[in-house]
Amino acid sequence: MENKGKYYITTAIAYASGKPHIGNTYEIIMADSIARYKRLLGYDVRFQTGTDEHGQKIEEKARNAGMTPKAFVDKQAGEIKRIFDLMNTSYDKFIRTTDDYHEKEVQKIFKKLYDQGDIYKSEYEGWYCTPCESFWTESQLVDGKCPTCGAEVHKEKEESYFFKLSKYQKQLEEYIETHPEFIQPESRKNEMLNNFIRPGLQDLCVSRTSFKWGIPVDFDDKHVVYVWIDALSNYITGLGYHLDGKNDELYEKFWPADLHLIGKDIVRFHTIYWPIMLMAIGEPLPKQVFGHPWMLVGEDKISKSKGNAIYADDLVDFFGVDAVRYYVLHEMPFAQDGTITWELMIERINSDLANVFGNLVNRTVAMTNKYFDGRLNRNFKEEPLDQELKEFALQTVRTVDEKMDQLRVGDSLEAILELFRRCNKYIDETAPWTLAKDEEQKDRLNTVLYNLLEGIRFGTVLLAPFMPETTEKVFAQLNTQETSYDSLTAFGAYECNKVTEKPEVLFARLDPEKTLKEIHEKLDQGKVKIEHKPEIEFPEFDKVEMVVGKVIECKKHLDADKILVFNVDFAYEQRQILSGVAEFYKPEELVGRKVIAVMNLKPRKIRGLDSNGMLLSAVKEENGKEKLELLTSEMEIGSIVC
Ligand code: ME8
Repeated sequence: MENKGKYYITTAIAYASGKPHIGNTYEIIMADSIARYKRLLGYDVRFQTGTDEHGQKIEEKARNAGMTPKAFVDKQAGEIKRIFDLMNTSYDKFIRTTDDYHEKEVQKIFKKLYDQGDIYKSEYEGWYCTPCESFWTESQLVDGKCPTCGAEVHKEKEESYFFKLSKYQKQLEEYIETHPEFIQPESRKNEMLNNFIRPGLQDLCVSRTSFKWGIPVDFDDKHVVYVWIDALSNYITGLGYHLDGKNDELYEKFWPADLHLIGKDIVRFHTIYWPIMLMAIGEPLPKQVFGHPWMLVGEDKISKSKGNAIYADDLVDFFGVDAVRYYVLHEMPFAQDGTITWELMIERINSDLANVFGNLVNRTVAMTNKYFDGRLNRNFKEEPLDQELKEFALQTVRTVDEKMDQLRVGDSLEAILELFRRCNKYIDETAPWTLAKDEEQKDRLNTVLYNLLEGIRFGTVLLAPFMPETTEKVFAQLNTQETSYDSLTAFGAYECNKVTEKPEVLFARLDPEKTLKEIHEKLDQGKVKIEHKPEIEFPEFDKVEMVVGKVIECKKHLDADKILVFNVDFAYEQRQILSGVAEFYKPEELVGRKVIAVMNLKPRKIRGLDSNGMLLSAVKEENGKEKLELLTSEMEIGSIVC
């Protein structure tokens, strides 16, 4: 096969803060289908993904989980990789931003930008959104909240390093204008130019002192590098980029990237900060950044806290890997958000995979067995009707190519499905069961079944990047070695080998009601049923006084193993409070932590020590063990909880 050249594709690196939901997972499946398609065409592909492991959010989550940040991200990265592997994604490299070579290179990049005057030290005051790790100005807030995710923001002031984005503004604007393919889809390009670049770029705060879990600025170690500078660099460090030495061969071969595939929410980082970083270090810009739409559950954003999140491994348990791949790739539109629900998934499997594709393969293989003992011969008797099917198959190859070139993955899959539909129609038009009744029509029947097997082979070769396991099964059923893209140049490469005697059903039809019931039963397992207490009126609830405080001392109770003795500062007073959390925390890790206390609970003595209030915690039983977390708040101490 002709070598078409190199192709470097990357996904966003996932935050190692929790299990990726099906929306995050969709992105790597889409990237995988593109990577596999390019390989099929003969490109030398490099496909990189990984995890984004630094930042305040992760530091906090680790603290809440009672783990060190490194132990926490090790666990999360393992889980993310497990899901990516489960989905049969063929990445070549899984980078972690805690990888040693990455951290060192980021420090060098930061230092170079500082030395050449692109980064300078100053002071910053702004509204900070922890989930997004972003500062906002007053005017950027929407209803006083983060304009990206809607979370509460808080004021932060810190000595910081700043990156002079403004210096590169003109150069970036010109680049985007003269490279129309750089930001895709088009709508996102206009959004970047009109909303961010043309109004003027503000210098970007690129270091933090308010937390520790980041790559230290090596010449000023009070600061850690802003997580986006760290994360974006993965695309070059993962290839072996060396700022002050010889780059690895991989870098020389694969950079610049052909495609950064990312979600629509982070286009700004990839089309403003990232190109400017590259311009500043004198490296070429990626050829394309594609901001894919989001997957919703029904009409809602996927959110763990809303409890509507759907996970790839649960979907796979019920439908198998390829059905899930098919659904997310086929259902996600090019630019508008797409949707997933368990109901839609079942519908789609039944209509497309069981009725159209699976049924076609099964019927055709079964008829080949029944009428020809599984092996056709080359005695063809062609009719004009056949020409239409052949033309359709060849046209499908061109359509898929055109659509994949525009990254319209869903449209490509739809085109392949159309070919299978056309084959099913051909069965209706030719009625093989009628031909079989007439011995004179033997050659005609042979031709019809050949055209069907060849039509299936065409569709299946094209389907390989999207549903790799199923494709292998179909090739095995057809017993064909003709699986290359080159075998699609003309209709007729199928070898007439003996097909499988007893073909396995590729996709069984699902009974929607029964399947949904099973799904809900399984998903509800392990969910604790809450025993509700009797209703109360608000004035009754309002009698409880709850205040945010900060632990200034914490030690073990010498006469009670389970109890910790806290001294908590509430701004206007300090109090001793006892709490039965010794099993879950070491006293020293709680010092400095904000807590929520019930202030007007009657004081009581526990083994000789007074407790003047109660600390709130969340508790749950998991696998027969109790889990507990002391509740916290980001608000100033002395704030009332209501
Ligand atoms: O943004 N549907 O990581 P992340 C489709 N670490 N895609 C979705 C989605 C949804 N419902 N929700 C999220 C980050 N995504 C950074 C990236 S890159 C140098 C750093 C996409 O774990 C999201 O847009 O929050 C992003 O592209 C990817 O999932 C990972 O998101």
